Amino acid sequence: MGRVISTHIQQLHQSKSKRLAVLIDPDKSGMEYLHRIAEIVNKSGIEFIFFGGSLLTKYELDDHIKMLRTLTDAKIILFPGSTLQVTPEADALLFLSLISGRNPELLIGQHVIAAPLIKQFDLETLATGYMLVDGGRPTTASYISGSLPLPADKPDIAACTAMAGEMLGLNQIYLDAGSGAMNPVSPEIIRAVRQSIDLPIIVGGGIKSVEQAVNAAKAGADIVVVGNAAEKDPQLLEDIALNVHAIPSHTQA
Ligand code: 1GP
Repeated sequence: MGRVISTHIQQLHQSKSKRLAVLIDPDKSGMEYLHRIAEIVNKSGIEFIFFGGSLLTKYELDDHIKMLRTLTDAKIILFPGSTLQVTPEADALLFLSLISGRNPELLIGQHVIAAPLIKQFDLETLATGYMLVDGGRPTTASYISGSLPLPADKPDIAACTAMAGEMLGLNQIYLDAGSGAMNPVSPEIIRAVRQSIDLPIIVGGGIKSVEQAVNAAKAGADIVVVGNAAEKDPQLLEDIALNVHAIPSHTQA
């Protein structure tokens, strides 16, 4: 099992180089959307496409990934809502442990079920401490995971949770307000986590503007994820990528 992508993300973190990742929800993406997104991904130097969602109402995952491969060299990283979304077609998989929750199935249960297949597929796994943070209203992620998100105004709990994740040997932390969140994860929470751990941090959920994306990156996110806003306005991706990729290291937390 290679470590190409996790090594690259680690290098980005060490060099304080910020990246935008686009999240494609396989349930919402038709072929036309994939073409449009790939065009923007190529034009704006987006390196990562996250692929997955909380629900899958039709199985087109493999076809969509194969199509994307013909359109772009960006790395396709599975962001699986369940073990049904594990496929050998991708470059890597976020192996998510929901450390903000107390649902054993999402801390270790589903991992045991998926592990032999992932090994057979020889899919790179990115061991990720996944932390849902309250984004102002319940999201599909909080409902489906049956877990309480971290309170948005408790940076100390977020910091301690991330520290525990680092001590457990996880390779990165994903702070997520959930897809379509009303409020993104606040810079205060991101900063508190950044100051507590030395791991790459991914931040997403409810980011709808250049300013919110730049603030997340300046507060300490290494990779900022945008999904919903790109579906509504694909052009916004290019503007966000341009600004996030240009953040100089001395302006960051
Ligand atoms: C959700 O972090 C991702 O898990 C992205 O969220 O769709 O709200 O951008 P959005």
